[in-house]
Amino acid sequence: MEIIADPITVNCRKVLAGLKLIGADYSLTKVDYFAGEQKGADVVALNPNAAIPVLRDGDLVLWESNAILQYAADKAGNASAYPTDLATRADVNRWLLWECGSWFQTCYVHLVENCVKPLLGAETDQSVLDGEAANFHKLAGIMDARLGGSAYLCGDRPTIADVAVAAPMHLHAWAKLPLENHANVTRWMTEGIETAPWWKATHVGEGFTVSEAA
Ligand SMILES: N[C@@H](CCC(=O)N[C@@H](CS)C(=O)NCC(=O)O)C(=O)O
Repeated sequence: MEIIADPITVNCRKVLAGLKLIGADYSLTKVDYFAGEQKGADVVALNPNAAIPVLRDGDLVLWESNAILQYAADKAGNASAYPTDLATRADVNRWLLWECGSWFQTCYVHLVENCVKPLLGAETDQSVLDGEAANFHKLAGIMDARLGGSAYLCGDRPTIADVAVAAPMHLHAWAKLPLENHANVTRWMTEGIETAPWWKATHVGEGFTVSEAA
């Protein structure tokens, strides 16, 4: 499998960390996100959204990071990362959709305001962050309640749901995600996710630095 990606972005890191959790073999074709290479003809020919990541596996070209994780886990037959019993699989799918439909966006507001804008010399707009606060805490509270009952989102082992939901939080300190009142989320992120080899191997630091080969 070939992954076309820039390891610094949320959805690319998600896929790279997820493939490591799954134990899938892949080769990485790097695209420079900040140089806008995802808008270039080569990527657009594969993904008309002009976005990364993209997976290529034989004749299959697949975009949407969570669909890539589902495919890769099924191809590898990894039923720990993507359980096959109907109820747990539905639960994993639910969190994948929740991440893509709700959680990503609220985390992204913080990433843009507190990381991307300062990096590019623009000013953080506090009114945007204030306007997002209620939504962020509502969503973080939903996660916190779930994580009050289990070590990971869908049980006692990490699944691709954990990777997907953690990815938008990957620079949470720099992005100043307000996690103080979400103790279970903080415990899950710092003890369950950030200590995991598949997460550490895809490390992205402040300033969008990549310290290890992804
Ligand atoms: N829902 C898509 C989102 C893909 C996406 O928007 N990727 C970003 C990088 S994380 C991108 O390439 N955006 C295009 C751009 O900013 O030019 C996924 O999960 O793969």
